[in-house]
Amino acid sequence: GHLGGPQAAAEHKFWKTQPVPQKEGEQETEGPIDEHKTPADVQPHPIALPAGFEWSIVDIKKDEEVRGECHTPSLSQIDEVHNLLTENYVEDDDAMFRFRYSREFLLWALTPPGYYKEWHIGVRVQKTGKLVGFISGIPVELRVRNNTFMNAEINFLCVHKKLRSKRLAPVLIKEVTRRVNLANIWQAIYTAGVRIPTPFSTCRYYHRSLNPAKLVDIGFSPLRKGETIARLVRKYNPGEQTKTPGFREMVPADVSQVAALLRRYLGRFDCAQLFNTDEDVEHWFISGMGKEANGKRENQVVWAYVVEDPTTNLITDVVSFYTLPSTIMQHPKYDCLNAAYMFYYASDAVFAPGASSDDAFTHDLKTQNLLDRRLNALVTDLLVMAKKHDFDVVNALTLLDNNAFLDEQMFGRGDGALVNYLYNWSTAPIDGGMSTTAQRKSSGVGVVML
Ligand code: NHW
Repeated sequence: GHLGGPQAAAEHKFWKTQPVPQKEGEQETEGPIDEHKTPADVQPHPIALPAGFEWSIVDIKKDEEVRGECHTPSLSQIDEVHNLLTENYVEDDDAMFRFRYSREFLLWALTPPGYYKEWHIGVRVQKTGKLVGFISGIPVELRVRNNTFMNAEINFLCVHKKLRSKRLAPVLIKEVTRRVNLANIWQAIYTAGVRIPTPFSTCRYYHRSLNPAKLVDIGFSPLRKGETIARLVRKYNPGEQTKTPGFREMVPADVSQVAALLRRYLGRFDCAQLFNTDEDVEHWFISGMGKEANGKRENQVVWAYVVEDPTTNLITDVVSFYTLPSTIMQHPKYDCLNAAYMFYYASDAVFAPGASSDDAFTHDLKTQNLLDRRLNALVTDLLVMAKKHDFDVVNALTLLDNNAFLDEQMFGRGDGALVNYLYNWSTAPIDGGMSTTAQRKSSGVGVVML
């Protein structure tokens, strides 16, 4: 993994000037780090860029934009962001894979209810108009322990490979901070594969193989001594049929029930997204499923399923995943890894009255057991659907209650970690689920970032 190591000793010229906890163990009090400010205190002009570059708010909903002769006339602004990320975004440590977020994914990820257009920030080369840098924020309401507040969720920070190590990233970060502050929002949440000052929690990646032949071929999974592809194919075959009675695709009519379930469920975690309005749920679950045309969904980004109790017709569970392919960089046969990522889920098993007992400890154990069974059933069905939709692998982190099913559903532990950060908010460390697999304890993290 890439935790600790040389980065731990870095000087952090930029991060040491920012309102983030500077050291591990410093997070004693819960609350903001900076002094109280108002938008009137915020510098009204954009942060200065190095000569030759200019800011450009990216209008990702605008279909076509013609800029200068150097550009393909039909390139939309979302295409430009997609192209920048496709060539320059996150790679694994061995430079074998690079994330390939689709246009539809970016549109979905960047336009939730209440989004700010001016938080989609690009940097262009003045002369040519070429997009060479990007950072984005979306508003998201979080609860961290007992405090609830508005955040910017920062994502898709990217600087063109040819412009690396020139301290452009801090300029992008300062500019998005300024624009978020102008909206009277003073906190942010973000994740990174790198370690900077100072995480509030760290999660580990797990991978569930669905197409072992391909995963072995591209070097994603090892073929252990004595193992055969044929055996792996049998081992990881999730079957054709889902098994939970009432398991079906989520539809718009489910939104308010799913929202209520999700809010209750996420209430159990130390840090969670609120999903305060049904519109949030509608966006993150339904709009991401794309439009149906000719009996086929087009541009599907999210797959969401519910369990409708066949006797009461109530929604008892929801489970979802999103698609995030990776480019396979040097392979003669394959150029794309079709990866699904576990997204939000919830189950009313945690509130089961059947688990009632006089003794609170026994009650917890029984509830945990019920929840374990239900989550395993849900994920078993999710794997069937993911296989049907031709995914090669399902990835998950150790957040939410994922430790309840990772081992049993044959997810293998990856070597990547995902580190979670808050900006201008101090909170005691939150369990990222990395050390709890054996006890099957839930993590403290109830927010899933894209
Ligand atoms: S994490 C994915 C980030 N993107 C990539 O990894 C793509 C490939 N890499 C690149 O494009 C998900 C470049 O390497 C980037 C850095 C642009 C990453 N987070 O310009 P310099 C997100 O998008 C610090 C935070 O020379 P570069 C979340 C680094 O520690 N800081 O580097 C984004 C150093 O500072 P230090 C990062 O390689 C959250 C400085 O940047 C970082 O050319 C952003 C070096 O800059 C990272 N991932 O460009 C924070 N990577 O103090 C939001 C490097 O250590 C904060 N650095 O000297 C909240 C803002 C909103 C607040 C509102 C209240």
